[in-house]
Amino acid sequence: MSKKDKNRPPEQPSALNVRPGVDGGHDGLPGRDLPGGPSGGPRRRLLSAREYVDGVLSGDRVLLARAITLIESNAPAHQEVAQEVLAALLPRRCASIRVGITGVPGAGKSTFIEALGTGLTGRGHKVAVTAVDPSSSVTGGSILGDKTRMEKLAADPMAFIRPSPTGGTLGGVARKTRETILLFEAAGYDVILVETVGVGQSEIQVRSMVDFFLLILLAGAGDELQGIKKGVVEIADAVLINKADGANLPAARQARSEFERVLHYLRPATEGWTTAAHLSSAVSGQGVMDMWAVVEEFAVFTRGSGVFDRRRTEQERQWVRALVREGLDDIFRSRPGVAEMTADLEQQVARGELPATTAASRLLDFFRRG
Ligand SMILES: Nc1nc2c(ncn2[C@@H]2O[C@H](COP(=O)(O)OP(=O)(O)O)[C@@H](O)[C@H]2O)c(=O)[nH]1
Ligand SMILES: [Mg+2]
Repeated sequence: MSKKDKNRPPEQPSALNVRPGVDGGHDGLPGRDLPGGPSGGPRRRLLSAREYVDGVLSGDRVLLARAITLIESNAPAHQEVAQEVLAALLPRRCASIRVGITGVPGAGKSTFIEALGTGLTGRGHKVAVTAVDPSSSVTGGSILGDKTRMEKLAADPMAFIRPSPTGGTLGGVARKTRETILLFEAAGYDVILVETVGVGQSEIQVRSMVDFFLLILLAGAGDELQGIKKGVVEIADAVLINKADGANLPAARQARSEFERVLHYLRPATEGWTTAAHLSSAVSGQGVMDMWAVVEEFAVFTRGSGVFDRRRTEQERQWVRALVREGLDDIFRSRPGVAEMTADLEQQVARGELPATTAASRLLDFFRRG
């Protein structure tokens, strides 16, 4: 992040960027943004890298949406322009805080994001929301279905909502989300919220791209840890017990004390920071901005201790390594003969005729000789 762009004030809405609403992304409309896309819709001219870069930097919402679609595309020609765009935008990003939000379906994530997001735009922040939802290619994406719960935020000219990228593997989805975050920051969004469902591997991916990780839980659901893996609690910087309202309030308070006890024994997710349990009612707004105060306190603390920058650097390093691993895997699997040999050796392993290590060595030897 370049010094001169730090704390760039949020852009004021202009005639160009007040187009409100959720950006549809892969909303199933044919040929949205890219020419000759697989869906073969109306052909649009592929913009030059310069046009994307200028558009994103000027806060043009339409061009930001198109730039995201560009980086989401797997077509080699698009990827080439996308990398050029990203390289040009990288040093132009604003200082941001990236917050991951997880929790089981129904916990109130979308309702919370609506309340928090509108609260933050009211304070002059530019808020971008996206999601990592590997199932979205099948279901159409939970965050799309949530438009109804984010109506105010979706209509807010200071907010930008982008559904989860589709893209098959979780790794593919995560790559696109990471790059989307870079585009958001280049467009001046200083608060980035990344939603994910807390029921799989996706929360590990989201943890690896955010500064602060929030786990939202339901009160009064009996065993409070039900459905949430202990591992998810261990990567959280705060636990928020939502729906702390009405008849639920006593149960929520109870859950909070139970969590405080549990958290006491866990290693903190962030060095030097104590993960605590908090209460909120996303529908009434109670506790929502208090939760944000905790995020701000975290940002001040970790920036001061150096953990903030160290974590981002480490995340980048891990990302590079993951991309190299994926690339190597692609090269390996696309080598002629490897697929057949793999299938054959795996069968022998399954039948108990061959140790797995031997199968792997044979495959690697074959690859090296090829
Ligand atoms: N009583 C109460 N209901 C809530 C609260 N937050 C969300 N809900 C409701 O819980 C349901 C699921 O919320 P949603 O935000 O879609 O959950 P998500 O699946 O985690 O995104 C909706 O009917 C919300 O209106 C809250 O704080 N209190
Ligand atoms: Mg939701």
